Amino acid sequence: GREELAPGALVLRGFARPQAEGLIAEIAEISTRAPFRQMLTPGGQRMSAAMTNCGPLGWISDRHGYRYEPCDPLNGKPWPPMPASFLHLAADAAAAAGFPGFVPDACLINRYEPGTRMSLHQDRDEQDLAAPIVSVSLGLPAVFLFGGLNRSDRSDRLALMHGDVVVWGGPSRLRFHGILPMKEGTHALLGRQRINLTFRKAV
Ligand code: MD5
Ligand code: FE
Repeated sequence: GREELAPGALVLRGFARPQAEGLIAEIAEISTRAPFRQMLTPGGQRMSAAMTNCGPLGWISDRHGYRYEPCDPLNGKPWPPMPASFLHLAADAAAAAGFPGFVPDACLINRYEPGTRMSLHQDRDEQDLAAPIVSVSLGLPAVFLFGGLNRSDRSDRLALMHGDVVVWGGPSRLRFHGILPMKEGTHALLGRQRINLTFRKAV
């Protein structure tokens, strides 16, 4: 199924399901080299979700702010390469949603456990806002909040399940969004976790 949530925002239900086990194996390998960690916000709070990255650039947050870096600050080495399967999935999903030629240079990997949330924010640390963002949900279900272009706009709620892919482009690229606190649960492949792959073109 392919539902348009708003202009430029498309959900591809179950798009990544056939590949989920391979994606999870790649994530396990990436996390042995670049472990999941809870980053600090510029205000000094620990983020609720644990994060790592793969690809030429990784998104980080610390006391100095939010930015993309080529190396993992934990070990000074380049982030693990983006697996070919990740690149193909992101490009195929973007093309299916009407954004051909999407080549992400950054994949942020978010890990949520029961109780983890992500508060309402915009993704605006990227240079090319014409490129969409592709988000792949794995494991436990989540309630996604998508708002408008102003923080105070009302938000819609969307259940995101294992294998769902959402493409956020065009006029939806800068919508405010977040994840409600995760409910307790156990997923057959990932146990007490939701993992989200967020593919972006950072530069
Ligand atoms: C997640 N991650 O489920 C989400 C998926 C993040 C983040 O929000 O910043 O790591 S990406 C959802 C997204 C991206 C860009 C625009 C919009 C949603 N939107 O317009 O609603 O871990
Ligand atoms: Fe975001």
